Amino acid sequence: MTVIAETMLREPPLAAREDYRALERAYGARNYMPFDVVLTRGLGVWVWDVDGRRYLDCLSAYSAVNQGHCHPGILAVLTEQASRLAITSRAFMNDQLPLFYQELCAATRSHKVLPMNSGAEAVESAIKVVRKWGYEMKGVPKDRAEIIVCANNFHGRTLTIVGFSTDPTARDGFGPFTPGFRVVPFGDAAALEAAITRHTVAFLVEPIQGEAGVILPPRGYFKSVREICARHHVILILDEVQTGLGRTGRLLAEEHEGIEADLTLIGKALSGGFYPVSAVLSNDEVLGVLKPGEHGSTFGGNPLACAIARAALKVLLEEGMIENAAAMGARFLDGLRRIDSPAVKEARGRGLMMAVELHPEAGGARRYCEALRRRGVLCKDTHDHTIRISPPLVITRAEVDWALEQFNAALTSPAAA
Ligand code: IF1
Repeated sequence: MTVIAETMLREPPLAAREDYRALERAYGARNYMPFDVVLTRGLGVWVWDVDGRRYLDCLSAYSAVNQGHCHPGILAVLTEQASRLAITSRAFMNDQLPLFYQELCAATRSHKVLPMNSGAEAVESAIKVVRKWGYEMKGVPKDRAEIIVCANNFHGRTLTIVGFSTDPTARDGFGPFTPGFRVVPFGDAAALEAAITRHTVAFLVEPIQGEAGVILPPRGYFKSVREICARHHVILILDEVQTGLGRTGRLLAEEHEGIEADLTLIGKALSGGFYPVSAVLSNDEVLGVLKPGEHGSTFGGNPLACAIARAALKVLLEEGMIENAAAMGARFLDGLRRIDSPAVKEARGRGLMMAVELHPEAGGARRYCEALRRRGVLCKDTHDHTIRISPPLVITRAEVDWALEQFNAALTSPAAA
């Protein structure tokens, strides 16, 4: 091991959790309010803090580690590729990107791929592409393109994206915003059709609204959406950054709805949590509007990212993780629904994308997440009253049953938990 690695990896950890928190407070922007736990190691569904305590991770870095923490197969590919070639820029071809394209298109029945880095970059890229498609293919007048989005959407944190958010916390104080967006209620196909004008180029929507609290679509909604978009020549963009790559028990959540998007956005677990990798998946017509020099990014499609993503996709498909997500999700959700607690309003989900919504009188989801943390389960609250539950897709039946015991204790007596 090199001297640098020796010194970095062997330096004595700070004395205690408080020392880490003090450093965060001293030097870090306060854009998060993390739970009082300092993690230092992860494997599979488990993570360990600096005090040696073990936790079952029911957040999975917001579905970025569907394959489980530090998956050994992906790590081996990362290590080998990183020691051979990391980044070349897209000025030159490399021996990983074409294979990444081929394998991703085969797995998702796509025709073209635009490789990017973060989920928000994939969303921004899709917005640019559908606007250009509208001007060149649909005859929308220059700079008049409109995109329809849903209330309570979450698509990332860039200025254009927060500009069409309906969450004041996400958008207040950051204006002025990018024009050209209309908001309709999620789940209302008639409202979508009513909002379409001759300038509409696309409808951008999550198959299940994650940040909003795992909001499932009404039965038949997406079948109607698909028909309406086709009839009005509007591009259907499904943001599967969180729902995709096995999270809901299918490779893509659209499969539950029996439809195919025109553009599909994926990210997070596309790298198994090892590296920022995202992609815009498309039929030929839409991504075909991009010409050389019109879009790009320093790290997009680099050999290291592509090697990692190829391995992450391979283990997802070949190690039964997607099927496991369906089976363990059904078991987990059934167990949550059997918990007899006056605090619980509803347990809902699809595959291993689940949530427990609490009654407002229950005092807020964060205190229940704290109770769960004390019992060795890490969860995150969203919008005050909802606990999101999304463990890695490699969770076993025994781990689900153990987790359910902790949820039962925390939801029936949080103070004592
Ligand atoms: C944070 C939320 C989840 C996403 C969907 C695009 C993106 C995300 C459906 C952008 C990212 C992350 C962002 C992260 C926390 C997490 C999150 F709570 F913010 F809303 F998962 F629900 N589309 N979601 O969920 O991808 O640019 O982050 O790679 O901002 O705190 P990104």
